[in-house]
Amino acid sequence: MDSVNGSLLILMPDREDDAGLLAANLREMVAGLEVRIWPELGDPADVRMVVSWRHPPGALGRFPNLDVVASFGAGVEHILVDKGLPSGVRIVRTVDESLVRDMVEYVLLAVVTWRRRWESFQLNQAKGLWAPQSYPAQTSVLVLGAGRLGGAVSKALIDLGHRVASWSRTGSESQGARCLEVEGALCEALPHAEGVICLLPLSSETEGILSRPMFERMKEGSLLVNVARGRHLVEEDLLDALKRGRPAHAVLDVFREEPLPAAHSFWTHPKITVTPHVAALTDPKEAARRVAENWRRLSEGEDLLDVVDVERGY
Ligand code: NDP
Ligand code: OXD
Repeated sequence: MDSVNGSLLILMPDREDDAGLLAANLREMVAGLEVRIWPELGDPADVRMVVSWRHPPGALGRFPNLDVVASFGAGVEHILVDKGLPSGVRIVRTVDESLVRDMVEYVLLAVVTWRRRWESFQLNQAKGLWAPQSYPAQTSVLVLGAGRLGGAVSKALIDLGHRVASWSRTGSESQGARCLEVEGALCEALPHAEGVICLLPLSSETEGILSRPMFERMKEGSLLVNVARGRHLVEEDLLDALKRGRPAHAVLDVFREEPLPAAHSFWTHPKITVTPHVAALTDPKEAARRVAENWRRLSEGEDLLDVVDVERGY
């Protein structure tokens, strides 16, 4: 693959290892491409594309010839939140098959261990207790978000024989799930769902959606899984809701503050499972393939892959 003029900057200050792997893969895939890793900028006027993960706000204003900012991940709120984002710059994101597969695996793990009461068997084993328990023949799951990840999760749950309702902004077709649009439909679906999975992008419309009004409508004994963003969740509302058993348990992979502070009550809460934002990790080699392809498209004036609608926020 030939290179266009200009350089590509990797701007992922808190992911040094991934930045190094991404750079090495890109150099191998795109002959002659000049890849720089922040804070080694070279001449800022050379930079045509930036790969970002939580870049420092305002940093992108330094590159007068910037065309494209690529998120090193599926979420883009960390880019859109930057008030100093130069106008006219296109935003793309990285969603490859391995990311989708890993997200499906994580959500299935959460739903299946909940449905099959895995934790209680582990506790019983520690006591040497033989105590079979039955489980429902089918589970109803409500998936918030019907995009690349939510859609794949819905399909996997349906393939396992579960009843799935899928909620999205436009009621998007979602792999055979019952599709819901508008808030009223969501309110009607909540009391019937044994599991609620959040796979929405974070935007002004979705921030704080996992809060008291939703929890009050959830089914007693249900499971909440938040694999989207920490700011979707109102933490105090969840703590209250868990006391009432709606939901009865929460699996949380993402948090308002990451890493989750050592003193945070979620760490020791018996009804909360905490994982450290690992539901689906971007593979630097796969990401390099997508970035290299967009670099080629940029150089040949073709449409880019995985372009984000900045107005919509995802
Ligand atoms: P997509 O952009 O493909 O899909 C977004 C979905 O959310 C669409 O179905 C969209 O509706 C729906 N949506 C957007 N806004 C609203 C709204 N206001 N009300 C209702 N529905 C809405 O996103 P992905 O599936 O690729 O990713 C989802 C999120 O998952 C990412 O933004 C990221 O935050 C998170 N993520 C977390 C990871 C982790 O490791 N924990 C890893 C990767 C991603 P419509 O179809 O109508 O447009
Ligand atoms: C992503 C993430 O957005 O890892 O890809 O959270």
